[in-house]
Amino acid sequence: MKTLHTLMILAVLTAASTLTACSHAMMMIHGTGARRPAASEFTLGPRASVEGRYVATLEPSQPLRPRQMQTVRVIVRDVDGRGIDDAQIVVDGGMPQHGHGLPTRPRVTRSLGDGIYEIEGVRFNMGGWWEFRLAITGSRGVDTVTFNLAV
Ligand SMILES: [Cu+2]
Repeated sequence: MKTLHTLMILAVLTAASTLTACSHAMMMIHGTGARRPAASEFTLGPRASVEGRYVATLEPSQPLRPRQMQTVRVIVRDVDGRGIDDAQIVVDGGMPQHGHGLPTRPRVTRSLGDGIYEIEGVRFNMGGWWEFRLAITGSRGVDTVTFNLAV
């Protein structure tokens, strides 16, 4: 009986320590369980948004590399290929397997016309699978497109 009691206490203590240690560092080591998508899902576009309102393409000014501040152009079109101007674009992202977001707050700083926007302040602080999400509010409505990037 005493052994069983000790085991139960140990089990409780182990569970508690696992919970408190569920930090970013632990997720970096053990992962979040997120599965890396198939290679065909890794693309700079053209990529359709979730609701199919837009098609977006990323054009980094240089190949995406870890630990470099980068500027990325995004081209937003409707399904007929017409450029979408005057859209509001909010950038978000992170590493699903590590449970952390982007280290910077990239934002659209310029609209170049014909559906082309410039996003500044893009930085990936480590190599691996990153999600890069654009929430687009434009003339066709609100929609989101998520790119899978291998940095
Ligand atoms: Cu990470």
